[in-house]
Amino acid sequence: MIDVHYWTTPNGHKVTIFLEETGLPYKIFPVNIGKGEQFERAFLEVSPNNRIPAIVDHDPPGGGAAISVFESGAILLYLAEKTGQFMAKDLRGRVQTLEWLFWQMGNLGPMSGQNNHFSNYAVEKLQYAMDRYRNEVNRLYGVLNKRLADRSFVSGDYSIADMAIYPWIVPYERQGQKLEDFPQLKRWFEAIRARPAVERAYAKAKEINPNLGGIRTAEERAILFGQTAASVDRAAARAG
Ligand SMILES: N[C@@H](CCC(=O)N[C@@H](CS)C(=O)NCC(=O)O)C(=O)O
Repeated sequence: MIDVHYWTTPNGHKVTIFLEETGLPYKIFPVNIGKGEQFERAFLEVSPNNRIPAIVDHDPPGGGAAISVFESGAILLYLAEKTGQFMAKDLRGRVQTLEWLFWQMGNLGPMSGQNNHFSNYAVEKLQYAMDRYRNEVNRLYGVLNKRLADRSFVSGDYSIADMAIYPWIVPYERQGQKLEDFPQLKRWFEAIRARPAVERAYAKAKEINPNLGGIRTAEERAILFGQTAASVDRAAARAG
């Protein structure tokens, strides 16, 4: 059984998509990041960066003590290695999956996160920051669109790279982007959205948090947008 420390955000969906695709048994432990549950001691023990997702595998390959993993890219790689699924077996194919997985982790995720912050959450509307991140996300959609021009998925067969990227395209409207401008990306997006495992992963998210993508309250904003090193120290002190 795999424990999934999860909230209903793009990085959380990556893991439930993989688990639904493979049918590995898992149990969700919701970490409501708007309420500050990412600062609870038990969670910080598995995820010292106070971010979801994280997993604990009680039945790791080769046996022995449970293995915990944080960072969604590391989790997807761990699960692909554990199951032998959704990752090419040959070196050349594997390199391509890793490239696009890391492309998501280092580019699409962080830039979309900042774009969402400055366009949808920042109280002070900074035109420079809004343009900077919306344009960068636009560039990344263009890169992805080109990559998909002559293939069905980003690296050979459907893989953990597609699973990492897809949840970050779902909120394209909040990202100020039009899928019509990126026809290859749109075709790929619709093919993944129609997968039964992907539908199940998003249905699960709705069950856990019916207010998906909802407006942040003042309390949530203070927890999510006011973090410094002291936030983690305070959590550790509270836990004793
Ligand atoms: N690079 C990390 C990013 C994880 C991340 O940013 N998680 C967000 C939700 S999508 C979070 O837990 N936020 C809690 C917070 O900001 O305190 C990963 O891919 O796992």
